[in-house]
Order: sequence, then structure tokens, then C-alpha cells
Amino acid sequence: MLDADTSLPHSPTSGQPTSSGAPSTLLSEQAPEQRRRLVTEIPGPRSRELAARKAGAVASGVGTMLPVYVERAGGGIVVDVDGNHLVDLGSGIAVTNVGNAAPAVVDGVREQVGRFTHTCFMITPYQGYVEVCEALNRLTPGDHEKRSALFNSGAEAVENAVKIARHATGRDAVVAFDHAYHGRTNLTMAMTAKSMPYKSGFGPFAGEIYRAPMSYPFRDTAAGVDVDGPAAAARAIATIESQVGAGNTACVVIEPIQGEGGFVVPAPGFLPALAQWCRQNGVLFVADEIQTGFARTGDLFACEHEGVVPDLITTAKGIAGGLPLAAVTGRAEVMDAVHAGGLGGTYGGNPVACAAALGAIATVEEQDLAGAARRIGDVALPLLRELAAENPAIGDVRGRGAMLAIEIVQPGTTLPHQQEAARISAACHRQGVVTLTCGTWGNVLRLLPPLVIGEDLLRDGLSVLADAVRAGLPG
Ligand code: PLZ
Repeated sequence: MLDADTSLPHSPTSGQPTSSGAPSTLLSEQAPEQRRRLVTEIPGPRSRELAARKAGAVASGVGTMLPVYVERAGGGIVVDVDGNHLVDLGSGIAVTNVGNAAPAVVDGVREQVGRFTHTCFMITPYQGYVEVCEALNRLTPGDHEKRSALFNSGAEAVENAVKIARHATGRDAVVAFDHAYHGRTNLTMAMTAKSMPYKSGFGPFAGEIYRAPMSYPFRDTAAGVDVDGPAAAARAIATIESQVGAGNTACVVIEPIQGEGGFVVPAPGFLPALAQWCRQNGVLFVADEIQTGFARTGDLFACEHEGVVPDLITTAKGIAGGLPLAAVTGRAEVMDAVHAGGLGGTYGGNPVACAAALGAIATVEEQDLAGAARRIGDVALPLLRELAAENPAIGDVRGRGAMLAIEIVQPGTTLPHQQEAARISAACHRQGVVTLTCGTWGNVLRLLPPLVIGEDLLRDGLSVLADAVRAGLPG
């Protein structure tokens, strides 16, 4: 058990004192009770009814992983239309870091939506947009002069980072990595590595995108490749130099910890060596922190862990507590290289999304959610390692802070075992725990709890996961 000062809140309820005696400001007035409770099978009858309507109304290309239809959510709980309380270990894919319907987000949105909902920042601007950019410039790594621009989605931010990098360098080529995920638009599909389901049948793709080998310690070891970070960087750099040419390369775009590609944490020294090579060759180093950002990994941004300062950083997801907002932040001289009117969009930096972001950012800072993420890791990692020690289906346990994963393999090998990962995840769902899978082979079970989750709720979710893993043991 953690001591009182450093422990996670014990399932706070709205306005009630937490175990440490401090009033909780983590949950909104309407937040659900912070306890897992199943009152029907999963999904229940009302969710199944809505799923049937979905089939007749929504394009079938838009899938749903766990078709319980949500009625409300808050803290670490999602409540469905049948009244089931599920433990949220996904945060809507690393979005609700501050919790769902976080009070500061709700208050900011309410206040803004009553005053005005849209003017278009490119037409008649407003203060919230400027304040979000100021916050991003202050909080992202590096103390150099910075500028930001706001967009609607992560993919749009990545697209704009590439536009800016090409404009600033006068070069065309963009380097992405094996297992990378950067989005589903045409340019970002080209940068995303995995074919099914993201790319298959959707080409042709944007040109001048090249792929370099990633540092993937678990698989590099299995392949007999040097797992040392600088050595893995040298391997990537050799690929870039021989297949692209440093002088043609506008930017290297990398997730400091890969998200959809399998929560791949590169070996120490990989990112710094890559960033150094970029600096020496006039190549811009772009950190895609869309999934890792806003305290998720125990630092405000994952790059900080090794002191890497990117030239450009893309953010989205955790930036606004669930409202659609994304950003590119970077060196002032790079960002300002683009001609006036060269960046924008109708909704980019929408005032309601900006109000939400200001609430979310204040919450991350005031509640020290980076510290909360580290404590989530401190609780979860030992339990996952214990589970791995007794279960040969878990080939690797990895991650940082509240971005954690287990990679599921054929026992005794490193061969990916997607069906077993799917079985474990489905078993968690049936018991009311929202888990997600990821990875190039779909065999990685990932945990992304809201950073405000109570410790007992987190432990409850993890024990359901442990039972689900153990149920697969032979005998
Ligand atoms: N870059 C690192 O993680 C989004 C995508 C889920 P958008 N990841 C979740 C899915 O199946 O579509 C993501 C990311 C990183 C870019 C993106 C793209 O962000 O806001 O989904 O466009």
C-alpha cells in the first residue's frame, strides 16, 4: 500500500473528502459512483437495441470495440444505458486524462458555449485560442521561443507539422517508423505503418514518405539485433541516409512511445541519438505526442524523459478533456517560416474546444496529474510483472506512467498471439472493465486509465485483467 501523501485518491466522489481528507475536485456533480457494478450481461439489452439501430444507420466501416452505449462517465467509471458501471482503462484512447466530464472542462465549456460557439479564428479571433497557444508554448519541452497553431484532430496536426517542416526546410522527404501510427487521412495513412485496417484498399498514398526501423527492445532481442538505443538509432539513420538522403529529408516524425503500434518504448538513447542526427543534418525532429502527451507517461510530455527537445511537437487527445482539439507547437523561426494565410481551417481552435483545453491544462497542472500517472505505473507495473512471471503467454511488460501494456505471445516463443489477446480483452469486457488492444499484430493489451482514477478502482480493474489472463493457462 502506498503511503497517504503519495497514494492515488481512493475512489473520490463528488465534493466528498478523499481518504487523505482533502476535498475532491476531480469529479463533476453528476459523476457516477466510483465502483464497478454489473446489472445486466455485457452488452445489456438497451445497448443491443442501439447496436441494431447502428447497423442500419452507421457505415459498417466505423467499428465499435465494446458496444455498450454510454449514458454518463466520470473519474474511472463509464456508465452504460443499462445501468452497468464499467471501470475505464482506456480513457477513450488516451483522451480523458483529466477524467470524463472533469469539472474545470465542464465549467469552461458551459461558460463559453453561452457566450459564443464559433466565429472562425481566421475571421474574428478570440482570447481562448491565444491562451491555449501560450500554454502550449510554456509547457512543451525546450525554453526556446515557440509558436503554436490549432487544429481539430491529431491527423490534421500531423499533416500540418509536415506542411510546416517542408516549407521551413525546402525539402520533401518525410521519415516515419515501423509500427508508427499518425492518422487516417491520406498523408497520415501513408505515414501509418499497419495495413489492416487503416490502409488496405485506401491507396494510392501520398508520396515522399519513407520508413525507418524502430527500436523495439522485445522484438530486437528476439531477432538477435543489438537492442542498445544508440545502435538502434544508427540502424535507422543508416536506412535514412542510404534510402532517402539527409539532404532531402524535411523531417523525422516519431511517437516517443508508440501508441497504436503496440506501446513500443524505444531503448534508452534511441531518441536522443536520432534527435542529434537531425540537428546535425538540418532535419526537423517532430515528436508526435498525440497519445503520450499531457501527463500520460508521468512527464507532461514523453520526450522529457530523456531530455529530448523536438523542433515541432504535435498534440491532441489529452489536450482538451474530450473536445476535438489538436496543435502543432514548435520553434518560432520554423513555425513562422510559413506565409500568412498558409495555415488554418474553419474550426481549428474552436472557442468551445479552447475553453475545454484551458480547463484540462489547469487540471493537469493543479492536480499534478504527471505525478498521478507515475503512481498509476507504480501500482500497476509490479502487478503486471508478477502476472507475467507466472504466465508464459505474457512475453513482455512495458510502458511508462499510465501508458502500460502486456504483449501476448505463443507460450515459450515471441510469436504474436492475437487471438489470446482478444480473448483476454473480451473476458475483461464481460466483467465490466474497458480494455483496449493494439500492436502491429493486434496482440498487445494496453492500459490507459484516466489519471484521476482511484487506487481501489485501478486495483479492481487489474485484478479482473489478472483473472482473465489466468483463465487461459492450461490446466
Ligand atoms: N498520432 C500518435 O495515437 C490517434 C486512433 C484510433 P486523430 N490514435 C487513435 C483509430 O483507430 O482511429 C493518433 C495517435 C498518434 C496521431 C493520431 C491521430 O489522431 O485525432 O485520431 O486524428
